[in-house]
Amino acid sequence: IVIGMVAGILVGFFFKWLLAGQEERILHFLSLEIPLKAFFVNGLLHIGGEIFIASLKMLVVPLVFVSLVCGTCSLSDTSSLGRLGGKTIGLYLITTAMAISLAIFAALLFSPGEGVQMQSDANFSLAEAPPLSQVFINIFPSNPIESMAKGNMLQIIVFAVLFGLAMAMSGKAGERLTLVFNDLSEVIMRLVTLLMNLAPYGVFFLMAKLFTTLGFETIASLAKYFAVVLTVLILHGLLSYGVILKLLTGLNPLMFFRKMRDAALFGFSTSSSNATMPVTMEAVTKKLGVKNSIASFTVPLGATINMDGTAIMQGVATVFIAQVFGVDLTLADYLMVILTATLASVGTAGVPGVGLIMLAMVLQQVGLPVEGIALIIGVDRLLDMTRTAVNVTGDAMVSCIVAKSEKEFDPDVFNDPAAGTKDE
Ligand code: DAS
Repeated sequence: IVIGMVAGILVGFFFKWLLAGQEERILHFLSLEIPLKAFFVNGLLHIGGEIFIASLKMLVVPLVFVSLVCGTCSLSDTSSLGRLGGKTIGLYLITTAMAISLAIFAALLFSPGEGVQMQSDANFSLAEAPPLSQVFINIFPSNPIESMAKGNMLQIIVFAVLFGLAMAMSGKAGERLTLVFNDLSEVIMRLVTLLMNLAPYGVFFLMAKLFTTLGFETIASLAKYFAVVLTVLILHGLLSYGVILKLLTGLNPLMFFRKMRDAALFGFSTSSSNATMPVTMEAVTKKLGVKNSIASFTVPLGATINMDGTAIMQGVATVFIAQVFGVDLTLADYLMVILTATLASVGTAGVPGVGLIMLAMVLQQVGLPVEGIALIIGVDRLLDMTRTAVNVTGDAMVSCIVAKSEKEFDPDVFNDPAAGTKDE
């Protein structure tokens, strides 16, 4: 996957150089006239990348529904679900609140918005951010099939948990269905493994397409903002997670990061926690030793409500926009930002660019001009990649903590460097 990524970035730079100033260059080949950019960049590279993303997303709904039903109905007693849910959601919210507090502290320390004169991105239009109250109402599905068709992850999670609980209480019928769902889960995880073989090619296409269009010139004007977000992402992703994992489980952080590398690279390449979910699930169960009864609950939930990386961007962006527009935020305002960003991350799925939509909700809460988002949109794609990698790593870390506390964790798998690497 790393080779696919590096090759993709190099090919992307090559095309960017080749096409510089020759957007309409035509390649004459065997009496064919091939428009270079249209054929290679918008054609080959784009199609390859989109097919790869689609193949990953194809798995998300069946994987989440089946593994959550399996996970819930296999829980020894329903009271453990309450304990499991409380621990999981509690840890997700605490790590997200920690992330955004670190981000705000760093942004106030380095003041990335001081003295920045920026014209906002004129053609910026923001998708409507759902009101916070609606976010909580939306969690309950009125039509589970529609929730699946639309990929509404929180509604699918709620329906799967309720369905699994009902199965656990349905005696023989539930037992028969449990066998079916366990077989379905095995087949779907096999499908994930098969897709992983396509990963290097998919990552190649995604990176190549992206790096033919990425404008590094924008970064110069937003260098400080970019640097502060990136620094906090790396600090939180490595230092905070490493320390929390060590303190709460005694597990070796280096082994954890080594086993999460592929999933983090997937998150980086796809900028989508949802698309990365099958890979996170495989890493957490087959490489880190978390039992499926835990992972099937914590990973889908994390991909949807746990977005520490996103919260970090929102913390820095809020301070940056306040500074650029000369607004002095009070401590109460910052506490409101922390609360809003932490709760806002509950209601949005892990798809590319969702962090910006949630940022609008945060800015509205503290009365900052929402069009300030247009100042940072130019560099958001690169930051989205990095924060998604942090998001999925956070999901895996909490999965390990919860699994260990529930004694649903296999340390031999965690400590075996080769675990999960060969096609069983
Ligand atoms: N891309 C989102 C995710 O999948 C994160 C974001 O947009 O901030 O986690």
